Amino acid sequence: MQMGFRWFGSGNDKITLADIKQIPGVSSIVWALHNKMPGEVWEKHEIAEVAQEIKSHGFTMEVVESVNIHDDIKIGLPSRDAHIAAYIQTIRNLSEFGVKVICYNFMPIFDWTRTELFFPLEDGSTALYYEKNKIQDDPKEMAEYILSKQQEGNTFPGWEPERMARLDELFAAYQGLTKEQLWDNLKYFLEALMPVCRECGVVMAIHPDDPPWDIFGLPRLIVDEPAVKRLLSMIDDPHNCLSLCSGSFSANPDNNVADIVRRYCDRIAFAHVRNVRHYPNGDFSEVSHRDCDGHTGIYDIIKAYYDCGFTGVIRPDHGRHIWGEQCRPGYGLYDRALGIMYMWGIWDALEKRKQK
Ligand code: CS2
Ligand code: MN
Repeated sequence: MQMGFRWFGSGNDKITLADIKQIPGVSSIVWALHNKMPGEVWEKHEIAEVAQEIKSHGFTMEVVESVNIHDDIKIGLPSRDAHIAAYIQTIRNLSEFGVKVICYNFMPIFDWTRTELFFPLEDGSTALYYEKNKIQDDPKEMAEYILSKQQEGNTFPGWEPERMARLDELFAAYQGLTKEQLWDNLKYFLEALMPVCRECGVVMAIHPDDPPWDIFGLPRLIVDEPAVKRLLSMIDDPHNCLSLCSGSFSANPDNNVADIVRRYCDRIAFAHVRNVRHYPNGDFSEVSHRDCDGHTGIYDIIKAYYDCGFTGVIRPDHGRHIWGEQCRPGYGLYDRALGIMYMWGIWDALEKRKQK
């Protein structure tokens, strides 16, 4: 594996590339142009600026997370073709800078959804938390809460205030869209992209839906193993892959992530590792990466990647907020660095054992 770290860019992330350089074994920066709205082309000069910074610190930048997808594409409106053309131009531009994997999601309206961003854990740290009963009829309350935690220079990808201000309009636009139609629209989108992906050597790697079930009456697709199977066979092309996020899938205790790794390893282009703890009433919280702190099965997952000879980028996903760090929810330096050391610990132990 190559170890990655998500970085939100100069001026948008308190963590610097020099900080990241001191975490053992990180070779790849997972990046994006976070000022871009879905549908806008990422211009070469804008990409070049970030590329220069990342490369000057000796990192690779082959994974972009995310190039977000315009709602018109997900809804299947006639205007989608123009947005797809813009997306294709962005793929072409990114490929010129060595980008090989684009992580994206196909969730209607919302990206990851939580009811509490700073839930206190028993050790005195805080973490992201999902209370099932709070996600019911009124999405506005949740969106307002999440947006209230966004501060200047601390944006949340997928939660663009401009889009959140139009929630009524967006919900009206998605009204009546069925799960099957959403699958069709995903297929239409990917089919249009595949020729350029082949030509440019870029893989589209979908991130699972988080949490992996419908919310606020909006359909969600990438929720379990049968959905992975459907996605990968719907367009059976090595440029149509998965960004396998352990935390997203394991919010549903029926999902066995290590099993998904073993079955689909050749179609996993990028991986997120995060640990989730379930409560009996269906709530869940995020916890440290240590296996026994949660229910995701971090050891089995890393071992599955190891056994499969995974050579792609793996990054720690959300961490807890520890040692008083003021940071973007889930994206502090300290706990993600601990997560990295835990993953390396498992990996190196497996490696040493093999050599004996
Ligand atoms: C990420 C997602 O922070 C997170 O939960 O894993 O937001 C992810 O970046 C997007 O869904 C990918 O498009
Ligand atoms: Mn993730």
